[in-house]
Amino acid sequence: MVVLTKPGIDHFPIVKNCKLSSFFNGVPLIDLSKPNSKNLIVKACEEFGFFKVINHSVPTEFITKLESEAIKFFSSPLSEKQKAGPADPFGYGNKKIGPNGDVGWVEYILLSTNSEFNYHKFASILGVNPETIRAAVNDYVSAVKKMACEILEMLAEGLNIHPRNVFSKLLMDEKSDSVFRLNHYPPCPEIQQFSDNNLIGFGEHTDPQIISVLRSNNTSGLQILLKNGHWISVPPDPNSFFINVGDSLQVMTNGRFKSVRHRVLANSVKSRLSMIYFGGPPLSEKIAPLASLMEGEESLYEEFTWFEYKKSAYKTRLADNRLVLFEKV
Ligand code: GA4
Repeated sequence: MVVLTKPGIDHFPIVKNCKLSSFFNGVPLIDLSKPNSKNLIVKACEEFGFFKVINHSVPTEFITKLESEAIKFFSSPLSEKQKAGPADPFGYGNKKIGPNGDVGWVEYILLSTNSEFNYHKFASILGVNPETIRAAVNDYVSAVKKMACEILEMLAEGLNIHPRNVFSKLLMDEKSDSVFRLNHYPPCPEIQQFSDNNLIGFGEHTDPQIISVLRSNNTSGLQILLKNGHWISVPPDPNSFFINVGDSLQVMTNGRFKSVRHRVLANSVKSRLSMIYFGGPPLSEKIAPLASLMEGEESLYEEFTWFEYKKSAYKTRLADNRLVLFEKV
């Protein structure tokens, strides 16, 4: 249940009766170097819509370079950071999430991954050349996108779908509508007084895209909702990546995979920094179940383009189930 708190951190939602301290040790672990990974990925997508990958190909220096630029940016005075805002949807955002009144104990930068994106404002706050920031973001995003594509190809193989690039080609398309987000959750010492209640950093939601790739520092906070209705805390691991099934992949598999509902709770002592790549299709792409997965089944969804879904998503609140609007009755 979500209610509002007393002064100080009022206007921020909290979750009641929630113990952050006990970690779930059942998050599926996929070793990308192992030959049987493709079947394990399919199983993880069916059971959790979520898994963790190790032995990935993303160079550590790309991660640390971007992370250090992000730390520098978030350590700047608020008045400086605000020069790169508000997030509409791209830019610097503080506490306000999306256009419909959602708030959380978080500040963030939301970027488009397309080559025309203007890094000028971020660069001047950091006192560096815009091309330095562009290169740091591009290096990281390109490596993570490559890994996301490899995972999607393994997924297609595991599902026996041909060609194996049915999903990955959507991210590889030069018009792919993908976004990148850096989230900083400052510590909130005031929450120590709420024994089993926790402040919401980023409220529960599912990601609208195909696949999301998250990397965080070593601070806890991420929780996912299991099929049994329990929220579980995911142990942080800065050396691995966490993968979310998004709403679009749920539709393309005709509901065989479910997009994972997740949220982030604030920490009272440590700051959390996460970087998330959201892999989306081109705006004109029709999002519909793949014929080879239907086997005589009916589609559970009305046909729509990614543009239509995104437009509709931006009219919803964060926690809403955005896909119900597109389910066949
Ligand atoms: C959730 C996933 C991504 O962070 C995001 C978010 C977007 C935003 O923060 O601007 C949305 C949210 C996300 C889903 C519903 C709408 C749009 C906030 C919101 C209330 C960048 C995205 O693509 O969708």
